[in-house]
Amino acid sequence: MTSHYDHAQVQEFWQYVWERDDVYELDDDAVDPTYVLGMFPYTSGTLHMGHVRNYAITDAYARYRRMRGDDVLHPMGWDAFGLPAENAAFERKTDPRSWTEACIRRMREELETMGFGYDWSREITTCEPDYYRWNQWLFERFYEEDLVEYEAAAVNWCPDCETVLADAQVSEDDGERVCWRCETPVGRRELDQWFFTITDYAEELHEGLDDLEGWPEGVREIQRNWIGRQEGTRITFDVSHDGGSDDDRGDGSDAGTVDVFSTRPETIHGATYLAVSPGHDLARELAETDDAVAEYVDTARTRDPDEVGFDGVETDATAVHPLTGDELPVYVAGYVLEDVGTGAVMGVPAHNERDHAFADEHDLPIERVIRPADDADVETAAYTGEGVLEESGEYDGVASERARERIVAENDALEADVTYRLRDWLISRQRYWGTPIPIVHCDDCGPVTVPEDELPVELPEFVRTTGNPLDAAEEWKETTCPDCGASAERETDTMDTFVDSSWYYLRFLSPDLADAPFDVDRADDWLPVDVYVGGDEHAVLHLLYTRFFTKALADLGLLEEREPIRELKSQGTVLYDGEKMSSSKGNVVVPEEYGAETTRLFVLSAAHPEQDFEWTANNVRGAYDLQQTLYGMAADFVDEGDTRIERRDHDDYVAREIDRTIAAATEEYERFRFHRAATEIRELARLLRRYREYDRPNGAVHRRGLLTLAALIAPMAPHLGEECWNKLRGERLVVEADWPEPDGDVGAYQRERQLVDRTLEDVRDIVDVADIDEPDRIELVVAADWKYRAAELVADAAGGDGIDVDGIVDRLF
Ligand code: ANZ
Ligand code: ZN
Repeated sequence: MTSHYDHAQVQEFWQYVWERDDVYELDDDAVDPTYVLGMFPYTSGTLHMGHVRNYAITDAYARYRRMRGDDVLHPMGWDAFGLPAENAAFERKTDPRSWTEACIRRMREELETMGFGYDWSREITTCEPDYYRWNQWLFERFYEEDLVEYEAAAVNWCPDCETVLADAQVSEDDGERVCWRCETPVGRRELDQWFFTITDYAEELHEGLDDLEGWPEGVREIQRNWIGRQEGTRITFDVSHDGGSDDDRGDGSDAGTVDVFSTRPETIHGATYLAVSPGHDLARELAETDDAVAEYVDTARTRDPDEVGFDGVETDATAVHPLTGDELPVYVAGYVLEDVGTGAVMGVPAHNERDHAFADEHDLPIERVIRPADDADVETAAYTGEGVLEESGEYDGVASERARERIVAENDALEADVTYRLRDWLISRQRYWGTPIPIVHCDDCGPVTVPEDELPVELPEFVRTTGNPLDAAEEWKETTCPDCGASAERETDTMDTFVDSSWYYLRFLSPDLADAPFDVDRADDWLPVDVYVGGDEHAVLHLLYTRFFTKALADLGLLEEREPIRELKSQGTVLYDGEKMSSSKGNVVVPEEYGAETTRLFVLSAAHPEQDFEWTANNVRGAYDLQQTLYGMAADFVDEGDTRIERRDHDDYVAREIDRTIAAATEEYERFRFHRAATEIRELARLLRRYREYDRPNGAVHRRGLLTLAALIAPMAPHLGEECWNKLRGERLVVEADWPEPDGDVGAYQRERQLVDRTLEDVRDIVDVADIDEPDRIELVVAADWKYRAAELVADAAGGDGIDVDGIVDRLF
């Protein structure tokens, strides 16, 4: 008789007990705890399937480590600033804080329903002044270290609302970028804005990736590409141009230099023009006096770079070839990218495909300076391979690989160089719901940081406006200059919310600390994060910024670690009918009648954490049934009372299978293969069921088997584990129990079993007793306790579930 498993009641009860006993709280005196972290959620109002999977993974691993005897830090908090709260507040006639707080209440309740084991005493919320004051404090430390810059940068601008728009507030209408509210076409505007100079760390961020062995190679590769490190040569060209007609430059000419970046400096004699990107300083300068350039720059800068072909505009500037002294025309061209190299190229149409296309379009000369082995001409296509130099003065006849080195070594205008695609991090947002940038603008002193003892600069009351509510907060804006005391204005930009998430992992160490962002000594002992789990949409921004922060904090003397995360896991996507499961698509299926724990068990047992998988009713049902089965087995055992005491051969087989399962499941947990641990658990459950059906089982072996199941399932399904454990009268709580250990030598047993399986495999047809022609061999293998194993395989082969070992053995021998 199997009692029914009432999951709702079971969940509620154990959650109450865990909370009562503070089982997930980590002592501040803990020495080197295991730090398991899931990316904290943005406070959107509800958990989605991605969150559930993310947190089921960290929770299972944290629980596993705890049962292994580790102290575990497994905290949770809220990424609570951001534009959506502002929009929701605008639409719902509330304010961002109330909206965010309501979201947090709801999401915390959802997390609690799932039974995740967090140390809630460490909860942090980034929109609270006692959190964001440290963003401001860190901003000021960075400012002192010259990691902060204030520079003009382009923003989206709605001329009708007269406001800056975040990218997310720009919609597409028939291919046009329009304001999300008034649908006016969006323009660009230059504003002075704040940057963190992450590029100071480009080399270290790049190089460190090689040593991050606990990170998926895919993520490291994405970061490598983002940083875009490239070795090459910087070549300096003298450039002069006409000032134009209405100039105030006197004689009308202006001289300067333009650096280009090239990976093929040995082709320099084939350079027939120079081209700069529309965002290049020279382009802007020329635009001031040249209408054609101005028009081109204007249109090209707002175009999608993918759409730019090989158009461009010739300027009145000329460049001097540094080796030949020839004059070269200078173009502004969209195919030259602002963010690559120096934003300028020397055009070598004969040996670069893009330059060739540009030359075709603009009738520029194509001069071959590298002779291919087959002497092919370069009129129709560029030759990009190696060869022997020609038309290159003293370098004629030199192999291109060799010339590449010599030409750099022997000419002052050329210098070996490394460039990065990475740009500085623009942290300014012209929005309300973020951390105020702690700056005061004084007419005399310029930007001045707010004194430390005046932090935090708290957000003023929210006001409803189309633009930045901070701009409208007149009283708040008005202040005095910390340096000279004159009346001055507060900065009204707030920080990108990625600032909040760049160091939150540190705040969890000492969330209530009042005089520093985190406890420095504890950081030395507790860091890095041992395991960090999240979606791979964060492969660059968040995960790169957080690495940057860690390095900068180390250089400020606040941290020993220079890398925040030892092991990173990117969880895969949960699909539904082939599509990503998401609340916005309305396809998140959480079957009430199965209970929250079914969802966790299902997402963990369906696939490897890093794989995508499909949500199917059948698989969900499978996870549900597993719970019913395990519970039923524990309940039956208790109902039937202890059974046989005497020990028989096949009891040893079962005992050793229990050992084997423990060893195998442990290995799977170690390697984050929860789905395979679940398979081991299922198999042991099946064996124990047969064991019970076959004969009155030995009470001790049977109980140990069932306790083992309860312990092994507990990291994935802790309520169920607790309930079974309790029925079987296990000691204390299963979540605090010791992880099970094998009694015997699993390795030796494993080898023996493989041998038996292989031999029995050869004689699979043992069901058909009459056909057996190798009885000796079978007798040898199916000795003593292995008879049970043989019978198991026979039952499998026969497709039957009921097992009659004695009957089969009788027939065999
Ligand atoms: C001259 C040259 C001659 C180049 C030649 C190549 C071949 P890859 O192609 O990945 O090696 N480049 C540099 N900065 C650029 C920018 N801002 N926008 C567009 N293109 C740019 O990249 C290196 C090459 O890309 C550089 O080497 C440069 O063209 C071009 F026979 O310089 B090369
Ligand atoms: Zn001042």
